[in-house]
Amino acid sequence: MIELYYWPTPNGHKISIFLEEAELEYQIYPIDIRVGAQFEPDFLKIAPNNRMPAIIDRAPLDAGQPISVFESGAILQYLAEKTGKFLSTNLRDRTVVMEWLFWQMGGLGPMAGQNHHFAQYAPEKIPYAIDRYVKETNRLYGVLNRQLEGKEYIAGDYSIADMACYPWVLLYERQQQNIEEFPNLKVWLDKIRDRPAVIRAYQQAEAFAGQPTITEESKKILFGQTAKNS
Ligand SMILES: N[C@@H](CCC(=O)N[C@@H](CS)C(=O)NCC(=O)O)C(=O)O
Repeated sequence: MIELYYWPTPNGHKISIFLEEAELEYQIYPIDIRVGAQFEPDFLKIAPNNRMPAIIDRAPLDAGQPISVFESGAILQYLAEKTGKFLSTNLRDRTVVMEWLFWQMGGLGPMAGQNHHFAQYAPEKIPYAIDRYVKETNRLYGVLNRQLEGKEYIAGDYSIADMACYPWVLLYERQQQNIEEFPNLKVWLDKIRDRPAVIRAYQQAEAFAGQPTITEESKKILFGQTAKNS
């Protein structure tokens, strides 16, 4: 049984997609980041960066004590290695998957995240910041669009690289991107959107629907964290 510490955000969706795709038994433990659940001492024991998602695997492959994992990329890799799914064991194929997984973790995720922040949440609309992150998101979409040329999925076969990128590219409108500029991305998005496991993963998120993601009160919790108050 996998315990998934989750809130319905792009990084959360990555893991529910994997769990649904691999048909692993799991249970969701909501971490309501709007009210500061990410700072609960028990959560910080498994996720010291006060961010979700995180997992606890109660039945690890070595049959030892439960294993906890934080950071969505590390979780995807852990689950892929546990199940032998969505990450090739062939050296060359695996290397490509890991390149694109790290590309998402270090590039697309943080840049699109800042894009959301400055365009939607920042109390001041700072044109330089908005422009920088919209352009950088655009550049990254171009990179992924080129990678997808002549391929069904990012690394050839469907993999954890696709699961990492999909929930972020799905929000292209919020990121002020015109998907028509990226025809390969558009086809890829549609293909993943139609996968039954992806549909099920997003249905899980519907249980949280109707709750505003970011309220004025939650902005105080989410933005302006420092070493002292986190
Ligand atoms: N690099 C981390 C990022 C996770 C992350 O940013 N999670 C956000 C929601 S998408 C969060 O928990 N925010 C809580 C906060 O900012 O305090 C990962 O991929 O797991």
